[in-house]
Amino acid sequence: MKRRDAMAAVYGDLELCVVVTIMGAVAAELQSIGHRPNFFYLQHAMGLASSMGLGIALSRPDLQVVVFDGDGSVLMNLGGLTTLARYRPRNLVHVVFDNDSLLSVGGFPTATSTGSDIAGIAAAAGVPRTATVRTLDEFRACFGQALAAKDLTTIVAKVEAVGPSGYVTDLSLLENRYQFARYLKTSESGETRQ
Ligand SMILES: Cc1ncc(C[n+]2csc(CCOP(=O)(O)OP(=O)(O)O)c2C)c(N)n1
Repeated sequence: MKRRDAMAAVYGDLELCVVVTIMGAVAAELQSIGHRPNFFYLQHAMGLASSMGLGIALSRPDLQVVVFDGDGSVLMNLGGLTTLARYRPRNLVHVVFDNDSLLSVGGFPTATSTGSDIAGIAAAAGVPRTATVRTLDEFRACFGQALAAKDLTTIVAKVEAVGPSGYVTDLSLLENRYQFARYLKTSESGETRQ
């Protein structure tokens, strides 16, 4: 399974969600499918996309939050899984695209390449719903079930270590930051989404 295909397969579901991604390949691939004002690409702060998603999910229980994470990023902030489990936001689906590597900085192997099991770690941390999927059909089904379950879910999607040809996009960090904040504000007050 390719990560871009997996995101494209659930892209329709993302329209009504708030989406937070890690930096690098994931962010560039999601933007190549189509940026929306409800998408935020957390640049540089490696490992903290799930923490940002947790903050939004807790403060905005009216919104469904989706986090697109990476194995290297999660491994850098394993304590984030215990905090997710402790607060158990029912409106957060945490997707970890596991390509066994730090693809965005050259493809160095991560601990998942030697057997570490992120879904197992998440379950042991107390995340109530966890799964590992390996095909597009499994991912699509699992993602839909996670949204329907209305409970904290970590889905580890095993993907090929391939990414976009470039990571620079035409969306500046500041533009994304202001647009996303405005989205959160207007959706709170019930105004039309931009
Ligand atoms: C604190 C910190 N350390 C290192 C980096 C450099 N860095 C950017 S992306 C990345 C790899 C991320 O790996 P992973 O989460 O597995 O995603 P992938 O690139 O494989 O899609 C690294 C090390 C960073 N941005 N921040």
